[in-house]
Amino acid sequence: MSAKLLEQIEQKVLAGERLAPEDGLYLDESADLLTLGRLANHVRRERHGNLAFYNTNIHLNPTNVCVYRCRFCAFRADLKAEKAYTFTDDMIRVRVLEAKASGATEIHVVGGLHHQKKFDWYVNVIRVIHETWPELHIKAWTGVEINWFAHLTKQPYEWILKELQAAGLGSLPGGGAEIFDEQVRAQICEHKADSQAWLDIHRAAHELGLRSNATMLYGHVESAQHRIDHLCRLRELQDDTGGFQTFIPLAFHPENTNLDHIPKPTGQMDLRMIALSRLMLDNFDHIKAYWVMLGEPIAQVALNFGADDLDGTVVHELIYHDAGAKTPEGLTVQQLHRLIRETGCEPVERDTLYRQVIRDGAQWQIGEPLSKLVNA
Ligand code: V47
Ligand code: SF4
Repeated sequence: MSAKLLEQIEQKVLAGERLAPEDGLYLDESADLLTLGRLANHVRRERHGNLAFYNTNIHLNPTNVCVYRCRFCAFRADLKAEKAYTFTDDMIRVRVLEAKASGATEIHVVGGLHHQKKFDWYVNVIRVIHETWPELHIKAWTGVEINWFAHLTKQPYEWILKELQAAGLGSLPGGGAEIFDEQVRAQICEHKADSQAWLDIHRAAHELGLRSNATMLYGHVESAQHRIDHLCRLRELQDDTGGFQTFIPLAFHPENTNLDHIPKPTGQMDLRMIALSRLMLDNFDHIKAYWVMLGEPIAQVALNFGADDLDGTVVHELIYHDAGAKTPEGLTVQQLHRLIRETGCEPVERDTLYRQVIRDGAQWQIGEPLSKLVNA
């Protein structure tokens, strides 16, 4: 029976047909890794040929002070904790000038939800970045943060997003999605934005013309059923809006968290999640292998298991490093090129909106959307 089911799934994949939730469940629980990888790699090659993407980016976590206490989080701090920090405007400017000097095209901004900061403080973070260097794309504030701003201001999501856009916001990152299942959420991040709020915020962003990303945190207390439910809820929203650009499966890192009794996901599971997402999310253009949390070896192999994107140079990442990630604090473009070329793919630098970045010495300009490069 199961060999027959796998055969039927394979036929669907080769015919470009959508997989049902039951297919996903079977793939997650029972398919062998190499079959999963072969099918996902087929889908990747159909979409992107032999191109694999990366960007030149830098992170800014303006504060680690957070009112919430997600059980998987090693980054947050209490207001009075010794490790608590909050950036000043000058510190933000220094980070932006570092981004400029390093040739970054994107700044990725997320942080804690500070007990004492009003919405204006978060708008100001965006404004200071934008005024310091207007060319830098600002990918900022997760659905959880936008939900917090709505709580602070009592304003609808559209209003919040428009204020941020006016200050210089370019797109939303995919964090805060965790696992949508309400019972799992109650166990790992009880008080923060619920799944419907997260989905509503991304819908509102897409309707305003903002692009966004989506994530799934796996390898903690969730089951295969919860993962498939998560992927299907994202696929449904994407059918409606088409506003998601990339999906990033995030491996749970237990060190220094309240879930440190759970072992870190294995390489086998990491590759399965990459392949499963490529196969289920037929309406997402990109699957990202976030090397910071996967480690360079698994991220590299993931490029043959359905992923087409390695994220970027990622300077100043804190969320994973606080949770015990042993990966470097950043990779050079040469290192990213090597990781990609060794898999048989051709590296292409992209901007946040997945257009080619063309460099001439220290100058860069935006070229074609990447879809035009495939098979060019
Ligand atoms: O929402 C927090 C996760 C997310 C841990 O959009 C943890 O391009 C594992 O969303 N172990 C933030 N995961 C990071 C994120 C992201 C990363 C890279 C690219 C993009 C993008 C988005 O990190 C949080 C949460 O799901 N997280 N703590 C932990 N201990
Ligand atoms: Fe706060 Fe985000 Fe950490 Fe949750 S994951 S405790 S919202 S910083």
